Amino acid sequence: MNTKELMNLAADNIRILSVSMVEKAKSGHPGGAMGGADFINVLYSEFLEYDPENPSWMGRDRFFLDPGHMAPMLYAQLALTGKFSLEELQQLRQWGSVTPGHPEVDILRGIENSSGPLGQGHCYAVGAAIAAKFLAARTGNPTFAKETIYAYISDGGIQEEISQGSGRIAGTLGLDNLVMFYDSNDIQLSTETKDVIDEDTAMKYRAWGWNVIQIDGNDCEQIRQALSDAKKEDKRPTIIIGKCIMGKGARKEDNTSFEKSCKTHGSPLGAGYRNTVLNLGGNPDDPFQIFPEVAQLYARRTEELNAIVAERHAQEAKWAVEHPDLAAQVQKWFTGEAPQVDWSSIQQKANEATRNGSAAVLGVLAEQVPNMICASADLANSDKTDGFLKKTHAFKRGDFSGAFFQAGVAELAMACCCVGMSLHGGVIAACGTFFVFSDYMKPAIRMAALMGTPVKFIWTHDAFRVGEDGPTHEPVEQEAQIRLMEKLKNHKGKNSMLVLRPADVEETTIAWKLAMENVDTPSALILSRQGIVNLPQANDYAQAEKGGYIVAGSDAQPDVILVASGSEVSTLCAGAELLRKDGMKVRVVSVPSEGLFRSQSAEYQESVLPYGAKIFGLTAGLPVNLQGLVGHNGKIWGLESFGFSAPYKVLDEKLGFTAENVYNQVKAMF
Ligand SMILES: Cc1ncc(C[n+]2csc(CCOP(=O)(O)OP(=O)(O)O)c2C)c(N)n1
Repeated sequence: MNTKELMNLAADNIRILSVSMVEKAKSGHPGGAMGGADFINVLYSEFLEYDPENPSWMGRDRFFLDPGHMAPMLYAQLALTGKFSLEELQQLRQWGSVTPGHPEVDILRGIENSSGPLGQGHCYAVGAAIAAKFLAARTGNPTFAKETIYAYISDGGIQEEISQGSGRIAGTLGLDNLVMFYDSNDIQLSTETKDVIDEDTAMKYRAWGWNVIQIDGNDCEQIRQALSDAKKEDKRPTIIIGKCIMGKGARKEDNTSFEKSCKTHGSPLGAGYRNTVLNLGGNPDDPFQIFPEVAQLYARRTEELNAIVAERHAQEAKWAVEHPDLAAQVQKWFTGEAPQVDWSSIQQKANEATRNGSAAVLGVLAEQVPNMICASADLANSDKTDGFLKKTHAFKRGDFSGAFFQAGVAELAMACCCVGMSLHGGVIAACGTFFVFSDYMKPAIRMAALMGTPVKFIWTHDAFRVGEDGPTHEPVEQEAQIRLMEKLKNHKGKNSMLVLRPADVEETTIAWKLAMENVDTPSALILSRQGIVNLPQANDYAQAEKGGYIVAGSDAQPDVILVASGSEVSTLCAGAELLRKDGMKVRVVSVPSEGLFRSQSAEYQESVLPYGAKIFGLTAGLPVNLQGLVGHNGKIWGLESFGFSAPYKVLDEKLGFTAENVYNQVKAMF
């Protein structure tokens, strides 16, 4: 067993590197990193099981950091395991460096998730723990049952509301493969924790059904014992509440203690830096060093890991020989490739709501995509994710043989769990709720877009046609908000999200195909509650794959072009009939995704929506939804206020979403 002296030396090494990175960058968060160093050192030098040769090994333990501001601690730790060089550490927060201000997912370097918005990181861990349970049950590959998912949470994450959802879900599902360390250091950014929180956190987690262990979070022996006990737990998730010292070892200019101070949370140590490094046994003139004893500690750990993973790989290989077809499938799942789906097998009933069209697709996906998990925030029968549920069953404590995740009423936690499942790998995650509640999920959507996690968001009840539920439930500005993500590029230069609002059930099948084939970014499907008359029979739905296209029945050399997405397209088709009776030539264009449409060639875009054409747009959302499509010669009929409570057909009349109003508005353009 490693001696206490050696473990303390290694933790001090992490502290020295952390404070030195921040000092060099003249920016960052040293205090928390100094307090958490003991835990992360014990975890990485004695517990975390990964393949030193293959960072993306599917059976690895995973470490999810919640407080991304503690990036220096993680980078320093990963420097000890050889994933970062000392030179790279010195580039903390600099342009183009591999050590950005907050960690950004980089599996090859051992970073499982981007983190920064407090609270989300530990919820990804809950999702990853669910994914591991699911894969274990679905495949029988023994490696998945051996995974431990570790999470690191701080006061900020404990205070964020999402911890309620994460704690409840992990406890209810009995995720005994989840071990979370709570760095309880009594200090946060602008106050001491006692000024804002007066709860019994241990009792709270106990009430959620967690195994709670309380220790001195700077004592390596207590940490080791706690982690050993947590690994033995076989019914509940474990939280190790470690009382840590903020800024452990920090000194001021006069060499008095600088520990337990808010001032060390988010600024370099400044005048106290040299004394601090000296106090920790480092050399302030040459601080970026790994002590030889610490290098040996980690070299020994690498040898141990090689032996551990050799055994695990042997177990995996034995399983693969016994289950060759399944083994080949699992390999494929972890490449993240799009699944094979027989899209022609999907039977749609004409004129149904697109949420029902989605249910028809989900029923087929449940049968044909064995690594897909679908979730709902207590709306499965309304958001029609029950199309999936009917072909499987929901996860329960001790039984992950199904593929449906009942998240309860917790949209953000559900979204983050799905992000976590996706980060785990091997799993395709989808989740549903009402579109108006996408507001509750936005922080997770943003992180999924940033990380490129291909979660499928299913949002139904897409417009004021929710009707009697009234304005609280009627999305108006949500489409504009979500479509902004289509305009935002990720660092690979792609639209950070694919947002699809199909015009009828047949287009819904195509939208789902696009979403399933989009393995690089999150996708959204925005679906109607009410029935929609199908587009004209001759419509070539395959064209929807271009994001926007001319609907069948359109006239050549039109006098006017009518453009919309979703259910408004069929209203335009009805309006076009009235205009034709008047002798006008009309083209109808369906644009389920402006982002995708704008990714097509300029010629194609011009062929659909020629520059300078007279274009009329109809949207049940804010007019801005169509501004980029109608151009300078156009006109948009949209909704510019919150909705109202009434039957939806009354709302259609009152708000002007009728064929007659389309006719009137278009006539007024001439
Ligand atoms: C959602 C969110 N809100 C606010 C912040 C800004 N912020 C970063 S760290 C922090 C204080 C957190 O304190 P704690 O978690 O105790 O970390 P420590 O002080 O121990 O480093 C805050 C408010 C954030 N990163 N995320």
